[in-house]
Amino acid sequence: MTSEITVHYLEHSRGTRALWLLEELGVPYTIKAYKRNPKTQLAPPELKDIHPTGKSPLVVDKDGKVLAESGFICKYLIDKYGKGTELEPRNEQERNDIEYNLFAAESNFMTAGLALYIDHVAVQQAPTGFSFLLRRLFNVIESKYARPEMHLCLSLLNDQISKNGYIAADHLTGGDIMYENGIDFMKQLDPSLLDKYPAILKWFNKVHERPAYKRAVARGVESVAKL
Ligand SMILES: N[C@@H](CCC(=O)N[C@@H](CS)C(=O)NCC(=O)O)C(=O)O
Repeated sequence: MTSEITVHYLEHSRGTRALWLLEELGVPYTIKAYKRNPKTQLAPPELKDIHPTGKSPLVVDKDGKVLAESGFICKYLIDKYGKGTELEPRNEQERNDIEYNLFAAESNFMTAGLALYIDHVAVQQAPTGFSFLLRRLFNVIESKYARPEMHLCLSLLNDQISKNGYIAADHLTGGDIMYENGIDFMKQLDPSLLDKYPAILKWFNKVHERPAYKRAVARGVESVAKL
């Protein structure tokens, strides 16, 4: 048992979701930071001592309960600590819309995102002599599956934001916390992907202006710098 929530935070990771969420909720927390393995970019094995997935974010609640999967972490912490905050669902319909987005951000969206990322890495790191062949293979995967799927997700998101102002409602919800990281990932991979989605770009800049988001990023960076 600890007196504060602990966030197990891996550098440059979805761990930012947990930090941002707790900043928005106004719940005090401690960060235990980890660096990635410089060769593999994987998390260090110690994270598996906290939860068998060994992936970040992992959150240990004040009562010692270990939480994994960022979508579940959002739902659990908002249900427990979000009463009266901006993140609290206002009615049943909103709760459903929010929970749909908690799932979608790590399923449909991330599946297409990771396919794009793998294509990118495979083509970049192809051994000499194989790169032409690999490029052809991955171009097919990218053009027939990954890009059309990603554009489908982005177009749905753009419509949701145009209608609501935020991802799932007319105020910040767990959906925004989940998607910010995914959009950031895609923007870094290929900034032109977002050119056709002005509502997403406006929303992305808007959430980055939130003091809680800025505090979360600063605390994450500071915790890794101290390692
Ligand atoms: N679906 C999980 C994904 C967690 C995940 O893959 N985290 C990455 C960082 S963004 C990680 O820990 N990677 C290091 C590793 O797999 O060793 C979630 O949403 O929490």
